[in-house]
Parts: sequence; structure tokens; C-alpha cells
Amino acid sequence: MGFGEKEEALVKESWDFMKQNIPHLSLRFFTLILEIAPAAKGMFSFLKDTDEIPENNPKLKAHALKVFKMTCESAVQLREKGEVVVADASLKYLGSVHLHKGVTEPHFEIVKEALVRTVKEAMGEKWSEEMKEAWGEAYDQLAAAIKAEMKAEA
Ligand code: HEM
Ligand code: ISQ
Repeated sequence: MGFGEKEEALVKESWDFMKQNIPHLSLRFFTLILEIAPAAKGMFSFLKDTDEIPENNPKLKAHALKVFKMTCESAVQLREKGEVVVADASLKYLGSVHLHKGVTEPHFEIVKEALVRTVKEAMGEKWSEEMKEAWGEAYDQLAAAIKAEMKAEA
């Protein structure tokens, strides 16, 4: 599937809607990641020493928000420029962080699943198969760019 005006509009529309509920959604996103892959917990510095997912961990929220926002913004850039661009962190830096945290290929699928499910839950009746495809595509493009930087540094 390509990423055109329609896909961009779907991602933007759902992102605008989800913005109203960031604290809840970031927690939900993260909870889903750990539900799908409990072992991933040890990778996150802000969770290592806790037994449960903190309800009110500012670092967790800030991080999860960044991931959402970055996926959405890179989706817009993707359509406008035809390439992945990330705003406040360079791709090289993101590649490096994930490489050193031990993130591997299968992890990217887990985070994708959690992201798509979070959007689905948030959108309720507004959710559609097209929306799923659009977020999936936006995520895949960003993930591919991060993975390419990881390979380059490894
Ligand atoms: C850190 C984004 C995929 C695990 C980060 C940071 C961002 C980010 C923005 C914070 C970097 C910083 O400011 O220091 C993304 C995006 C992804 C992605 C956009 C996919 C498109 C993944 C995957 C995993 C993962 C698949 C594995 C489960 C981590 C970990 C950190 C991190 C462990 C470090 C957290 C810490 O302890 O500070 N990611 N990430 N990320 N990410 Fe991801
Ligand atoms: C970092 N990378 C990917 C997903 C994340 C979700 C929540 C917090 C931090 C993250």
C-alpha cells in the first residue's frame, strides 16, 4: 500500500482526536507492549526497578507521547517529501539508542501491534480498516528508517 493524501488524512484525524487523551493512551500503549512482550520491561530504564507499570510515571508518558507523535509527523513528511523525517531527534540518534538497548527485529512488530491496538481502542466507532493500514504504513516506514540506522552502526 502507498501512503497518499487519504492515508495522511486518516493518521492526522485520529491523532488530533487522540491528543485529548494523551496520559491515558500513552499508559495504554505501554501496557500493551508489556502485555505482548513482558520481557521487554527490563529494557526500559524507567521501569527496571518497579514491579508494575507506574500509573503516573512522567518519563514513561513523555516517551510514549514522543513515539506516537513521531509516527504521525513522519507520516505527514512521508507524503510531502517522500522520505522519512523525524523532528526533535535525528534518525542516527534513534538508531543508536535502540541498538544499544538491544532492540531487535521482532520487537518492532510488537510495538507496531501495540500502537495499532491503542489507536483502535481510542477511536472506537471511528476506527476502520483503512485507518489501520494508514498507521501501519506510517509506522513501518519510520521503523525501516530506524532499523537502517541500527544496521549502519552495528
Ligand atoms: C527509546 C521511539 C521502536 C525500545 C526511544 C525514544 C524514542 C523512541 C523517541 C527516546 C530516545 C531518547 O530521547 O533518549 C521509537 C520509535 C519506534 C521505536 C519511533 C518505532 C518506529 C522501539 C522498539 C523497542 C523500543 C521496537 C523495543 C521494544 C526502546 C527503549 C528505549 C527507547 C528500550 C530507551 C528507553 C529508556 O530506557 O530511556 N524510542 N522507538 N523502541 N525505545 Fe523506542
Ligand atoms: C520507546 N520506544 C518505543 C515505544 C515506547 C513506548 C513507550 C515508551 C517508550 C517507548
